Amino acid sequence: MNARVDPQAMTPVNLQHYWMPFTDNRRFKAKPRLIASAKDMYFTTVEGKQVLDGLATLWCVNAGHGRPRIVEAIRSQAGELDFASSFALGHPLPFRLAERIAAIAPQGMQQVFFTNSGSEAVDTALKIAVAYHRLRGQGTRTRFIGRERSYHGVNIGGTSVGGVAANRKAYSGMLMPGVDHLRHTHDPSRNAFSRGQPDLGAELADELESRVIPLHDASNIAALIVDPVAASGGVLVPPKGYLERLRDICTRHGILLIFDEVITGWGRLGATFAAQHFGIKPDLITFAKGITSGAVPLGGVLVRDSIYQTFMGSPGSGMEFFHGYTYSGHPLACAAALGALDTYEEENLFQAPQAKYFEDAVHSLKGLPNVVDCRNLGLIGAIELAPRPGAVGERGYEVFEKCWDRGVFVRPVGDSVAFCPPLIAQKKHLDQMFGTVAEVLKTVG
Ligand code: PXG
Repeated sequence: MNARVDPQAMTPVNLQHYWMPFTDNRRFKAKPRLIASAKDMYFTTVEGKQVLDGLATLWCVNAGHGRPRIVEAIRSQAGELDFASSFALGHPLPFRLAERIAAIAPQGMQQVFFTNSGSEAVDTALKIAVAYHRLRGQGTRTRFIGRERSYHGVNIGGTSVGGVAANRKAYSGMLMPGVDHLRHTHDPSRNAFSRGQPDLGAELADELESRVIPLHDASNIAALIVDPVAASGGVLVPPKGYLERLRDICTRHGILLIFDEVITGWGRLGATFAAQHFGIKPDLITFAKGITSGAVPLGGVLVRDSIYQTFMGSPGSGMEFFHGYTYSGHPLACAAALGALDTYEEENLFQAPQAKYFEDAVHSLKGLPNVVDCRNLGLIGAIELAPRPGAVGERGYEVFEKCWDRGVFVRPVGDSVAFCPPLIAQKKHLDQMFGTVAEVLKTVG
């Protein structure tokens, strides 16, 4: 049995029984990294070490840790109303939260469906798309299009439209039929070391119209799902003009465009949503993570008004959409989200105040050993390292471990190393973060 001492509880932690998600359990349990508490930009480990959170933990703690408005909102809500269902009952909080979200959402997207996670948001959006077309007499529109290297969560729909091979491999036989994937847009041979959106590659959108639509006919295609910046695929920033072309093609062929904004939402790119940053109107937006700054699980789908109205105008009486989760609109999650939105607003965090400093910091790593690309947009970025021959991912993992040992948390994605600090990061935090990464890169062969 592996045991660690948790100084708060003063009892050993038995590592044996928890099957950790998306983790090399054996490697972790041989060398655990356990966090006891967190405040603002820093974790404190069970050993009492301070570690800077350079990834908003898992791309979600956008307001930083332990923020008073969020903590207080959860505390007081737990004492007031622990749970009430939203199935034909209701309570005020999800209505209030939806109204608040609508006020900062893109115009014409004023309807919100709540889930508990990004994966559920994605599968919900796929269902909305198919049910919408059916209601409009276009029931043959059931196919979906995703992209290589995109991540859309782990439910069956999201795994099927997702393009991360490792996440699909074991489940090939149980994935949804009727899904095609566009090429990813990562092309370091043309775009390495781009600051912000790369110049080249808008034409990669054209295969939607030149290859996929002619193959199936648009009348069979429900939606295209795109993560505007493919974060866990390695922080792939879309080339200039690419998303615009996708929007244009979808519009011309009656295909819904879903932006999966689970990571790009809630200020990451300097606007509430990437849709607003890029000035593009998708039909559906999935969100999660930053809506509560990670404090309580919550996700959702923002829906174009005319799509919602199609459901509300459906013939007959009765339920309009046969879908929902027991905890859709959970009071604690809604309270946390309202506290997070207060914090974002009061501190103007959606302006991503340090984005320019962050960009310079990411690109200051150019020229260090093995660095073959630096990329960034808003407050998200990555460097890519040349892989070791025959050991893909090992160099990235070593950088992650050594940074952790030196008090900075960043995330390896294969041989890329991703950066996504809370939006409250100040220059001194970014200096610590990138200073440590630079030092570590000099030691990794
Ligand atoms: N869509 C996107 C774009 C995501 O990034 C999900 C959907 C699913 O959200 P939930 O809440 O169901 O996890 C995500 C989640 C990683 C990593 O390795 C990234 C995510 C989840 C787990 C690991 O970077 N993103």
